[in-house]
Amino acid sequence: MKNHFLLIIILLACNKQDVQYECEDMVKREWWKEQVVYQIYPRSFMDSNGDGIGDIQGIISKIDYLDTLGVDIIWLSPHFDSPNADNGYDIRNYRKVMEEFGTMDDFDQLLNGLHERGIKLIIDLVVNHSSDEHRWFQESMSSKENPYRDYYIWKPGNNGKEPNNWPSFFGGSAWEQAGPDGEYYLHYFAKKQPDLNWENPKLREEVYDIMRYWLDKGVDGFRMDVIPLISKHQDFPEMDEEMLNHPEWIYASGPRLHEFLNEMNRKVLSNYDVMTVGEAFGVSPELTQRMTDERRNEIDLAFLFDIARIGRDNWTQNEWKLNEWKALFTMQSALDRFHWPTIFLTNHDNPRSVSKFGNDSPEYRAASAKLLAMLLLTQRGTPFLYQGEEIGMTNYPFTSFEQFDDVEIKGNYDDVLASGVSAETYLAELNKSGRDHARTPMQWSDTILGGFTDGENSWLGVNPNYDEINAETDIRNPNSVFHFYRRLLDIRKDNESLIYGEYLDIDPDNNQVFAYTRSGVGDTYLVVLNMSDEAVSFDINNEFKGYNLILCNTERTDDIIGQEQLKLQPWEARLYRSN
Ligand code: TEU
Ligand code: CA
Repeated sequence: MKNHFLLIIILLACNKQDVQYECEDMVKREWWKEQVVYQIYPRSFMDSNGDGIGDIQGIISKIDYLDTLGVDIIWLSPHFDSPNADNGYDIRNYRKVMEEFGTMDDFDQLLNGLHERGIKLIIDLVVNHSSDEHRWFQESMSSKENPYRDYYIWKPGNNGKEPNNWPSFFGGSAWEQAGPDGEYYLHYFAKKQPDLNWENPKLREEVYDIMRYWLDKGVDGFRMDVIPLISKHQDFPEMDEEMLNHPEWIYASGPRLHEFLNEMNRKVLSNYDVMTVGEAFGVSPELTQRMTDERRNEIDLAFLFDIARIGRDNWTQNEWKLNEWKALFTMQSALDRFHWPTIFLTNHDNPRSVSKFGNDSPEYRAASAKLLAMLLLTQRGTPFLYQGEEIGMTNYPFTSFEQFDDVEIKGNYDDVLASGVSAETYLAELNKSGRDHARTPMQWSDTILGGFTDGENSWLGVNPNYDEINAETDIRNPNSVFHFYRRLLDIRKDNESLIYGEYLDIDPDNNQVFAYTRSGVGDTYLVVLNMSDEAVSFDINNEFKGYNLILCNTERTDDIIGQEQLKLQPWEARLYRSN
């Protein structure tokens, strides 16, 4: 009886604002909620042997750098054997390392090297599709009777044409005719990326075996490529005009997704202490929430693309307003205690964050890159940092199509021009939106090719601004973007409020200043970000009087909030702590 009474009191208390602390404690603590992830795109990170292609020994040579920066988890984009139709997102052998990247011994050395420094490693699980050069596909294509036929999705033609009108994300039809029987196989991405048939339990067991193979080696989890696409609508419905522009609405809403993820969790993931983050491109927030609901045993985290891709419509980048963007952060952080968000501004498929969300002109680049660092590391959710972001790398100034490598950009070229768009317009949009911006080699120093390689060429052009923007220069300068990240990573580690604290946007309608608090687990933090090229005054509530400035990207001297107005310089970012 007494216990029941106590419980009721606690429940009542939890409903009140002022005792948020106890309620916050109910979020289940997990290492992957507290740590910061750094994504490596191996092809572009560091070349150790002069062939112009990044490799595993190159990464190993930069472990100290990663350790100094202070990140906790590395996400490695695909390192598996691949003919590289899509830079490794087309896997030929899931148990072999890509030859250009090195050997399995190199991989083991990387894993151990990271673990020795307490850094975890998660790898990319690409199992919506494989390469057409995978042994399974070769078998599958060879005849209708082959035992591997059902590892992929084959359909007879429809009156001599494709089985239906589904488009590929990378241009043209999603169907390709192959093999002696004249049937078509499904490929949501390039022709060389046939989709695997998850309806087949044998295929699912193969995937689980691959997962166990890498987990038993000691990897700490997976980033799951386009995971919402694995379940296909078995009636293969024709798409109308609107859907043809957003095929992901059909592709990412298959009926058995949750069942498959649940099975994967039960048979594999639940036996290991690992993290999983699903790429939820094109998925509704509701579906994302179902996949990551802790009570459902599917996956831990998902990348919701609304924040990183605001204003994007396919390859076009439209204007957007700060208040719309801020509303997305509020929406993400308002999830209940059974969900945990991710925070990321870019990855290998998107433009550089400072070019999209900051101002990459020489005048404001460093300031705005630091501001974005503060945003990324003080929001509620697990932060994902992309290589080069920590030194404020910018978009590449593309002037011709020959400079691109990306299968998406090239694959869509014909369709885009056929729709009446000029090559100039497409190029201008790609200069804002293209995937190759993020894939140009990491800029390590001001020596030729940015110190990325000792060879004569790099597989993709190095941004010509490497003499200004590079890791060596940043490490030498205590006021650099790099050291600002370091400091923030340090501050975040020691301050629970910045991790588990409540999030509150204190001025959601303001279209220049992004200001919010994190509170409830010890100190309260106030973050004030001027996301504009103008100096602005920001009215501040009395409750923040006496807050101490603990980090700022300008040389400020007043470090305690006294008056009601903060005078902010363009792109100024301030972090304050209560008492
Ligand atoms: O990306 C999925 C995806 O949907 C994007 O390619 C998207 O279509 C594109 O960025 C829009 O501009 C994942 C990988 O991250 C990407 O690199 C791969 O190309 C793709 O899957 C296929 O594996
Ligand atoms: Ca190399």
